Amino acid sequence: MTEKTLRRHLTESALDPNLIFLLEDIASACRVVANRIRNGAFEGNLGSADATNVQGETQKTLDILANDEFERICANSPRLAALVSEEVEEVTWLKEPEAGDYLLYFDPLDGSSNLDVNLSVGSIFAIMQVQSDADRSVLRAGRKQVCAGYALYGPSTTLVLTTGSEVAGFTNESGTGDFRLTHPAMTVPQETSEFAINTSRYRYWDQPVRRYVDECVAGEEGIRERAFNMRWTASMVADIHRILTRGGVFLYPADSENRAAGGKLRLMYEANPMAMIIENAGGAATTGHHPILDIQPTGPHQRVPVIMGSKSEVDRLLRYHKADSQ
Ligand code: P6P
Repeated sequence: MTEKTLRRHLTESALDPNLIFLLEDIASACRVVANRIRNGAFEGNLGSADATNVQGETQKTLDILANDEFERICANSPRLAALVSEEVEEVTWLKEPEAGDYLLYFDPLDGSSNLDVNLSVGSIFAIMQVQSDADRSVLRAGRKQVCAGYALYGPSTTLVLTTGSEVAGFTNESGTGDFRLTHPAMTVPQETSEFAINTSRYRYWDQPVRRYVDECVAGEEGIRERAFNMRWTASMVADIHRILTRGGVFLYPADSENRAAGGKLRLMYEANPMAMIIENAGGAATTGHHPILDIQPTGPHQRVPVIMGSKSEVDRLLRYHKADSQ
């Protein structure tokens, strides 16, 4: 059976044609970025550009190239009013916003420190819709997202997106270049025995996170009834895709080192899109105290603590945070 193409899936979802145009442009940008990564070594695109982004992070050449490809390709969408990119401090306005236009928030190349060692990286995106003419506010809570998704540039190039209830996964077919529906109706298993956290930050963690991780490490010799495994790929897209596929919990919590900055990961184009995907797949996504999607942003590059994945494990972490604050 030939799997449905992305266009067939989107048109069957009865979406606004202008949203379909934008999603197909995003898919094209991901296809182009995948090729630039694959040929990075030949085009001299590995390594760092002599620039830093708004986050103060050294930009990889491919960070800038990926950002430029997203801007160039998505600017073709007739109803796209603005872009908010991890790599660009200011909001990029393409037109005066009118009711019904779209806003695109994206991390063009997530986990780019993996590029030089040939490990998985990804692109993350979220789309919101302008409600009234001349509404130039890009600071909208994640619950207002009309679409969220990511591309994972791994052994295969996978595009995962949700426009409402279902989370659908598409694989890029070499030769035709089509994204074909290979993972319909993706769901996060409720239970898991796998957690993802940068354990080198143990000394900074708050008590609830230490308690949770210590219990996972103790496995059946402690209070948990089973052994746990740990995975950390230093690319949120790869870790979240694994969790969406076989369960798990991803943590980049607030800690004594990152709390003043609000956390490490960014709300608008990392935490919010991934939270929409995980919640629509039956999982949970929290800061440790509040649902990520309920946060009213104060800035386009705002950082937040992130705990998301299998609901039973997120609920356990919420209980530990609540007990610690009483
Ligand atoms: P650490 C990549 O830079 C990123 O934003 C996420 O994709 C990833 O989960 C995290 O930071 C990795 O952080 O502490 O391992 O460098």
